[in-house]
Amino acid sequence: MEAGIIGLPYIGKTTLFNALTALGVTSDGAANKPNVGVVNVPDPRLATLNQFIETKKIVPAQIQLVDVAGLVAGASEGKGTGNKFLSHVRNVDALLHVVRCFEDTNVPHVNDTIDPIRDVDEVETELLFADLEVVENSLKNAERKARTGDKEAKQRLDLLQLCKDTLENEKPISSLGLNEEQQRSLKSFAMLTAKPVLYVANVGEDDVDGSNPHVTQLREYAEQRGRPVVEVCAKLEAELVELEEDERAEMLEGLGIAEPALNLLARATYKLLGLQSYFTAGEKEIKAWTIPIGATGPQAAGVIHGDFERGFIRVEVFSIEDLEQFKSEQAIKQAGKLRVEGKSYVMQDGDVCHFLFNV
Ligand SMILES: Nc1nc2c(ncn2[C@@H]2O[C@H](COP(=O)(O)OP(=O)(O)O)[C@@H](O)[C@H]2O)c(=O)[nH]1
Ligand SMILES: [Mg+2]
Repeated sequence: MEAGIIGLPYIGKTTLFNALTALGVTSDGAANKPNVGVVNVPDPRLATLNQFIETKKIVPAQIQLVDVAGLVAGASEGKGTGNKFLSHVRNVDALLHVVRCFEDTNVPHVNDTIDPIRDVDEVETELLFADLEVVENSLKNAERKARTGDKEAKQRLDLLQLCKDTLENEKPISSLGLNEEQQRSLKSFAMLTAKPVLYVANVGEDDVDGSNPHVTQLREYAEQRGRPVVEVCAKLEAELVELEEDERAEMLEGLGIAEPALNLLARATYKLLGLQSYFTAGEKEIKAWTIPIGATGPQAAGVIHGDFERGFIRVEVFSIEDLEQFKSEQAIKQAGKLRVEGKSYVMQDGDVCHFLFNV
């Protein structure tokens, strides 16, 4: 899975990137070269599995993060560093839109004052313009193809026209509620405003108790638009990122931060994208796999390998609770709790699986 970090300049995007990846980059996500890093998705269930199943290695799920330059009003007309760098986040699954909620006179603000809603609107307007540019550049070609009478080409043209109208009315493409087929048809255009968005409220070091009025404002605004908000203090977390996980969590708690930003953001991103995890666990490795909620057994197997999906026969499943209760897979089986599920099985979050397949 991939997530793009966007927002105005000087709001803590790169600081957040460092807080999450521990890469300590100093380059400010320059226009032609984004910062890219991979983070492990924290999941305590992996350690629980390892309490009962010995293994050589533990492999968490991962999220690739892309940190780009800041957008400013007029970026589509070349202001600031322009908007070409948005190409680096055109193929991500979700956008983490960082919003400055911290006050610090030593850090300049492109609009002088702290005003999360104004900032969000400014960035989102630029995303609309960037998509509009894509649509306008694609229309001629789409019109030519539609004239050949090809049905799919005609549908795609209609869809592009609909996108154009929507964007011109200052609405994101996500507001259209496109069905799966329509989404597929638009996929190659990689529209930014079609992507799920999570707002990251970046608060100051002395302001982590959840009472920051800018965050309250942002939360209200986000709620009206059905978008989640995660509150973090990027600067504090970036300073503590060198510490061991346990020590860091302890330090953060002492500072009034109940959970590290990575945990909060990973969980919120999974929820935003409708994702869940299942596990494979054996002596070679214990591994987390990411699948959409509602995925069937064969679809889950397909995440490991396409052949597993095609040749799927059945899946043996147990839950982590079963493992905690019976202490070993053998004991689960003896207790008659090892389930055998077929092609139509709908996966449950946290299933531990052995797939049987035929290639
Ligand atoms: N006081 C304070 N400064 C912050 C915070 N987050 C980021 N900064 C500072 O803001 C400046 C710009 O941060 P940076 O991450 O480079 O912003 P970007 O342009 O959005 O990537 C840096 O000097 C950071 O140390 C914060 O929570 N509090
Ligand atoms: Mg930056």
